[in-house]
Amino acid sequence: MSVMLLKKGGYMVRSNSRRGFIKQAALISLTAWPVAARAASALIEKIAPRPTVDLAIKLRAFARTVSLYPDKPTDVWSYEANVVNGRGGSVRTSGNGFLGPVFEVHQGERLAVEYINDIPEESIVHWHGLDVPADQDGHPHHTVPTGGVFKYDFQVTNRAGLYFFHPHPHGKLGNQVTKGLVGVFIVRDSEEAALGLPNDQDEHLICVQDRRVSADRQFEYLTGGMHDRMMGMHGNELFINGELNRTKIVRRGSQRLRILNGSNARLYNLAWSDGRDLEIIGTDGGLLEKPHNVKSMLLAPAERLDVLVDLSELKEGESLSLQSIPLAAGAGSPFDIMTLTASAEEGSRFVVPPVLSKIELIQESEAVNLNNLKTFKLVPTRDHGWTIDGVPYDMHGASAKETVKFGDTEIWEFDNTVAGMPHPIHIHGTPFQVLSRQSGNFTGAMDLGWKDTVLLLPGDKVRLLKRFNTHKGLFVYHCHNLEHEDVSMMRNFVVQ
Ligand SMILES: [Cu+2]
Repeated sequence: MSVMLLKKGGYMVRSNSRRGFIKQAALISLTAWPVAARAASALIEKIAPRPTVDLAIKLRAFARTVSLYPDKPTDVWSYEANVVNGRGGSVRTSGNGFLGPVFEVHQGERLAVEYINDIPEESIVHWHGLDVPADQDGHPHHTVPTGGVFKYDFQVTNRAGLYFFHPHPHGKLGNQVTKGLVGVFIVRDSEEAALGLPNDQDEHLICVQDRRVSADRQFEYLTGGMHDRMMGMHGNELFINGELNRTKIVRRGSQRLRILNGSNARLYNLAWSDGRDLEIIGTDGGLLEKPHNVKSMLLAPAERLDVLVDLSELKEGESLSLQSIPLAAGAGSPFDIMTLTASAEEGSRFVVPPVLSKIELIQESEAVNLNNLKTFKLVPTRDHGWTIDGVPYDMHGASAKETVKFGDTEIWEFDNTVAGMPHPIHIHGTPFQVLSRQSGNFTGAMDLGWKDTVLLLPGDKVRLLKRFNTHKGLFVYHCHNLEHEDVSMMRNFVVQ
């Protein structure tokens, strides 16, 4: 079933099953769909509050060395976590590299996290994609100094999905992430569990990060000066889950890949080495309604993809590689991100159901500013470098346009038609849905499902639908190219 939407200057179809937009010649009346909007608003899921803490965790950021290379150790900053109270398996280390721990929690659980800042800079932790109160969100004004402690206490209300956490001090984020401060936050729920997706040894976290590594095996930052600040940091070495090993031995069956682009600035155009379709079953905010098959898909910094692949046809020792391929013929060479090599063991074959989950579409008619669009321009300035609307970041303030009434749904348009660089825009708080893209149905960007980060390609405009109905207070929205964010491509918004 499709919901038809009337727009100024053209007509588009917004499909329930696929959030692509196709220009249509047909005239469709708007009167058909307030009924659908009412039904949809009744579907808002409420999670019962927990009177007590389910998981108490100590999370510490500190300096250490890791053995990434056989000849010399590498200095990094790391997160380490310990469960003080609650399920022991809810926190695990991600391996022997620099990537932080992996939290694995259930929707509805209440977490008390005591963050201890033992790095030689101020910092604070942001739970990327989690919808938490403003004072739990790691806003830059909550940074604590070296030796400082921040005590979080929040409930996980998000649906099952791959989220993550990282520092959020203004102006220092890019360096802290480069040094190693990123951790992973997996949320499980009953809807996802009921599907019986490949799990345990058949479910793989793939956090892809590039680093500029010096001859003496250290991570370099902004060694390219102004070029790095304007383009963002691009490395000469690729790491998966903080390690150089980019091969995994897997069973010959269905595999589930949970892919996170944890890079500061690099985009990957994901594709399989044998040209088979990428079978995408989820994005930032969890499962899609049904699988979405494509030849390739762009993954911008902070975006996530949930991908299924069936390796039952591989013989023992045969491999399939997840690659990044050029956007156009002649524009570079493909490179391997991760290679999956078949073991002798036969795994199980997952039969993908026709419906993976229920995604409630936010209706455009719900937006209070349907006839008064808010547009945010992504522009460089002479004095401040990259900005939103030409103004630098103001830690404590928000403009009238950035002030939202609690409970309202708004349409926000991001305009990247001024300067030719991609900008992945991340908005804190509630997840949003992509309403439309000026460039049309397919640009290589992933717009389906619940999103917290949306890729603005050069020359494009994107409209989002976002409900501000869970928490009041001051939040940030920004470019997730970390060097852009640090210079000034960030602003506050306030829900009141
Ligand atoms: Cu940017």
